[in-house]
Amino acid sequence: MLRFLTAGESHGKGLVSILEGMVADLPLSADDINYELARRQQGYGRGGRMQIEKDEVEIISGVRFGKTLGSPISFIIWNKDWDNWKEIMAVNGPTGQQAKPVTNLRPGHADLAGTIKYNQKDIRNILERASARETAARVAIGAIAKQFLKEFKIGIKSRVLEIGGLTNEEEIKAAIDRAQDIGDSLGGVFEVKAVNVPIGLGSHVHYDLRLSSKLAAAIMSIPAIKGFEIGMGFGCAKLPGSKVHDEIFYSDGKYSHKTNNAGGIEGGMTNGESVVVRAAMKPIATIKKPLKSVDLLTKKTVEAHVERADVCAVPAAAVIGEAMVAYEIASALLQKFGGDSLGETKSNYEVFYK
Ligand code: EPS
Repeated sequence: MLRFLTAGESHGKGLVSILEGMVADLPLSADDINYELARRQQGYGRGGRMQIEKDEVEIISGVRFGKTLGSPISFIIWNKDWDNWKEIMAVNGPTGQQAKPVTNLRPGHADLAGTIKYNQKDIRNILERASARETAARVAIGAIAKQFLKEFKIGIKSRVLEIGGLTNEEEIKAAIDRAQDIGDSLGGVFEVKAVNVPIGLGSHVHYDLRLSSKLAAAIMSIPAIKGFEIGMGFGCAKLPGSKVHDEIFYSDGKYSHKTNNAGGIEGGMTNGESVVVRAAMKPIATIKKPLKSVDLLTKKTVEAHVERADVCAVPAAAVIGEAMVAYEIASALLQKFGGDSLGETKSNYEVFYK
């Protein structure tokens, strides 16, 4: 069984993660992971932070001579920006000037609920962990999952479908520029597709074994995601069954469908078609032209807290979506075929699909 944890604050020393349950003998290098990390840093509309960071992993354990050992794989992604935040984010109390607490709650962020729930008087104690910086660690985990899936010829890709309601690239860029100029932010929709996924991953027998519910949870766990659909998704609700369900064919010893409205999942299991999921990302909550809000301490009406942020991070979210889908499919594949080494999992896989 695969599982992982991440730790780290946005402006802390770095992000730490442990992945447990990956098979032994999987070829893995820091470069494989760094390639995905670089993809996550790209995209029109990102803020100044991405100029500072060049995300790379330092693998701490679980890999020897370029292959996994079957032991927990752990790694660190150091935050370059830490140099600028050493005092504000000091582990052992302020070494220099006491950091001024952030108290102007930002609508749309974790600020209000987080400070109330954790009984905090400084929003920074919530926002640092709520920051999407954490997703760098998830992309690294996803990169390992992708390496594993590649051994089974399963590929994961993504594309941005719309930003701010627009689909044309030039119009999107202009809209992001405009949002930047007027101090606003933009969300959008992205799609993740897993290709060459074998039939029978996931299960219909329990709510928490359905691959559809795992994918939904995984995608919804990405910060700022507010909507999720599989295949035709919300469109299914408008059409009769005859227009929705994918007819089944059989030739050359293989089942197939000519359409894929199910998005590759029926009964919570993969049906042999590509797995297609889409997600809606809300606009970034930190906006330069702030919305009305309340001060956490005085309860007076104020403008929301403003600090450096991205104007649009939908392309980055698509890469994070790939990582989460890769992780869930790798997890479902391991659940079905087991194995402690890559060779064992592969031979179980080949025997089953023979
Ligand atoms: C984020 C705010 C910005 C983003 C950050 C997410 O960071 P900063 O506060 O340092 O300007 O760049 O995303 C990342 C750092 C990243 O690696 O994706 C936020 O408040 O969620």
